[in-house]
Amino acid sequence: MRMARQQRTQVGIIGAGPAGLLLARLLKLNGIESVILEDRSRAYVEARIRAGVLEHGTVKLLEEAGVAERLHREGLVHEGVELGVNGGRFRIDLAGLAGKTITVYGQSEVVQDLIAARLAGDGPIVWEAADVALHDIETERPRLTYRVDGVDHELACDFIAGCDGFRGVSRASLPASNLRVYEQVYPFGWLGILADVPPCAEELIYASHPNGFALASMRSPTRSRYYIQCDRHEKLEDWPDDRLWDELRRRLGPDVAPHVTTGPALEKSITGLHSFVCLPMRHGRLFLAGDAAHIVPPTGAKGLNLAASDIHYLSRALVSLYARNDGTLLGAYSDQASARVWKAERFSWWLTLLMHKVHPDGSFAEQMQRAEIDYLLSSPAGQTVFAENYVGLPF
Ligand code: FAS
Ligand code: PHB
Repeated sequence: MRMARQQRTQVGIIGAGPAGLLLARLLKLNGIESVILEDRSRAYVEARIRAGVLEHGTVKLLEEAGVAERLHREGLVHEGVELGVNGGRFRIDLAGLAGKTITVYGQSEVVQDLIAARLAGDGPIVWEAADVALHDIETERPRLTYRVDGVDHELACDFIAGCDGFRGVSRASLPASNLRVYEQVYPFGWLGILADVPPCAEELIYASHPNGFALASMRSPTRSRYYIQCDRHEKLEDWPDDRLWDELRRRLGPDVAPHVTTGPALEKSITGLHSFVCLPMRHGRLFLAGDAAHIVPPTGAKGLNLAASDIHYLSRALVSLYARNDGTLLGAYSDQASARVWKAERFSWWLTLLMHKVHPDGSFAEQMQRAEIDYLLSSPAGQTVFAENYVGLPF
């Protein structure tokens, strides 16, 4: 049998998404070496269309990582967000109520900025690493094996960061007996469209309509991102662009519809909505971060931001160990990171059930939903709770 090529690093990172790339960057800035193993190509990773809203804390973390220059040049700072309800529009004053803003800047841009920083001398990203496997994670000498261009490799490391997303290999490597999984699958999904057309409004609009939910978002003054609630089993071929644009205008309401500019889809996709948390976020020398450990429905714009949140805690814990030989924060990682995850899970679940068509017409539950919306629109206290959660709770 051919011997695998042997390598060694301090932290082996699985996944070149936001979590893995941001962790590698923050570790490097503190003198800690890592190797990133990514099973897709660079082009595939950089082209993926996903999140669009950065919490205040995520922007600060990207500044700390020294990758926020283009973000500040091209990102759109928003001081508010609108709710389209009862045929009208209601603005939540994020800056006035929570003292913070959000920044609209696509996840693909964040990933490109982090990859550029990594490849400018921080360390290797192994693209198209096949069959990544974890070994000896319960010992002090964990290992990763993988194959590239038909050649087997082995990476010895001190720690492994499982940043490989919801369908990755790291969570699957945890002993099932040790895991607690909490989840809710929603009976609907989001049909998303990206188009090079100007946004229909200055700020994001979350709309609740008898036909279902709609979201008007954007990527830049010339590129818009829209979503409508659909059945989770619907097929893209059932939604030609014209049907989608018509339904979107209907759900955004009569005073927004005339401002919706239509155009050909650059990307169109259907994503199921799912709440999921796997605990603990650590086993031995393996630490899970981001979607590898948890999933939120995108309603609250928390997915990408929770990946950054986990990396805030994990990077500080690893630096504390390597710089001061203090393992306290590493020991507390799962509890600390998951405490913030749960608050974002709650907000995402609450806003999803508040704004989507969930209950039968005329049901008591539908009346409760209406009452919750009416309360939110009438209560500065309720709007402050919304604003604090939407801009991002403190780390
Ligand atoms: P990621 O999934 O981004 O990255 C994991 C990386 O690991 C990927 O590059 C993958 O190729 C790699 N990988 C997987 N298995 C591997 C293996 N075995 N070996 C090596 N590498 C492996 N969030 C929002 O806030 N707003 C949104 O609108 C939104 N839309 C989304 C739409 C879709 C279709 C999806 C799937 C997610 C969406 N999200 C959204 C959530 C998304 O942004 C995630 O929260 C975010 O990407 C999490 O980042 P990571 O944890 O780094 O995981
Ligand atoms: C997006 O722009 O993709 C986006 C914005 C807000 C959300 C979800 C997605 O809640």
